[in-house]
Amino acid sequence: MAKTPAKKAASKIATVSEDAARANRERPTEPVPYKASKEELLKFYRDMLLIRRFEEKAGQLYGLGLIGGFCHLYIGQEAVAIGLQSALTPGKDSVITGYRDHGHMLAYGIDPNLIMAELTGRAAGISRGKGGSMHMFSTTHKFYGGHGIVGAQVSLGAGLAFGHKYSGDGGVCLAYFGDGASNQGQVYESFNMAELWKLPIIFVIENNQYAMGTSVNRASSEDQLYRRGESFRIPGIQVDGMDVLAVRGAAEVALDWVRSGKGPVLLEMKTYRYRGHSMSDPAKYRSRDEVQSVRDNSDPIEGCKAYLAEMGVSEDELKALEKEIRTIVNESADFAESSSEPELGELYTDVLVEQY
Ligand SMILES: Cc1ncc(C[n+]2csc(CCOP(=O)(O)OP(=O)(O)O)c2C)c(N)n1
Ligand SMILES: [Mg+2]
Repeated sequence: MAKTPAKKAASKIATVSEDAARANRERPTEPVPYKASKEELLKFYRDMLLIRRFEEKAGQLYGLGLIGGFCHLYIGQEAVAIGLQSALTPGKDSVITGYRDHGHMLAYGIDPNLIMAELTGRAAGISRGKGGSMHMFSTTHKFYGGHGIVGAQVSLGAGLAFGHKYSGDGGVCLAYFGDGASNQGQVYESFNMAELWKLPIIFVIENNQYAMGTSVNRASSEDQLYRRGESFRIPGIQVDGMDVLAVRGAAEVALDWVRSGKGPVLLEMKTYRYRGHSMSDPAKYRSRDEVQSVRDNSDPIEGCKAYLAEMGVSEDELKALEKEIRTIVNESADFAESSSEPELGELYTDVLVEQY
């Protein structure tokens, strides 16, 4: 009986050297730290500080009972969102992430008042007070959430990237997910399609070392997460996610790769979250010393401050910036607290009702 083409193909066994040659296919160039001007670096610092102070305020409002439901803070991870999104064009490139999403929204220049109003469930919130911390969107910014289902944003992100390619709008999708999410099945289905169709997408694993209370080493057989795309031929790059210039440098390389039509790229951002998984997590699975040591040795904002000092930026200039940020954040809390709750009728709007 004649062999079917599939059987013929299967009978050709790859040698180890052929396999090595395949693994040596074209790679993105090695990223170098971004050479920021003084103005750019000041902006990175300011934007990271805005996230930090905004999140601290959100934590306080949660403690006061003004924020209900879940609330996942981004403190410690600021350099990732700022380093990456500063390289994108809001309104052209799309961004999607999980539930730890306030920082990514701020990084895209979305009004802090609208985000705080959303957190506190007010009508003025960006999702009209009905989405809360985990479900925020801004289609004008092409910011597509805010998703509570771990890993779902990766598949949705592949869809957004397909949309960019199909419409030829030149946009790139940045799809963020966590170390825990990187063990989800749908992530790999999305990797496969994204590479097969050369979709313009940057997959970003924010490896903050923990998925709820489980450390990455306890949960992942391959804990070098940048390698996770290898069997789909997606190149991976591991990045110091606590250094905004390293992150921005990696963004440049990834964007070059994706924009030149070579398909997706995977960035593993080595980072750390200082707070518990959510506001209700006492974080007993790690020691205080561990957290303190990261704060002392690799805090992204302190690191940026050191770069600024090298560039001759004075303490006074930074203090003025700190004051400006505190004012913006306090105003966002005042705005939120003085806004009204949604009308009861809003219970029946934006609800998808279909017959099957
Ligand atoms: C499909 C699914 N499974 C489980 C959960 C419960 N859950 C919420 S967050 C989380 C941990 C995810 O950790 P990671 O991906 O590392 O993101 P991080 O919270 O560190 O940002 C889990 C298991 C969920 N929301 N969705
Ligand atoms: Mg994690």
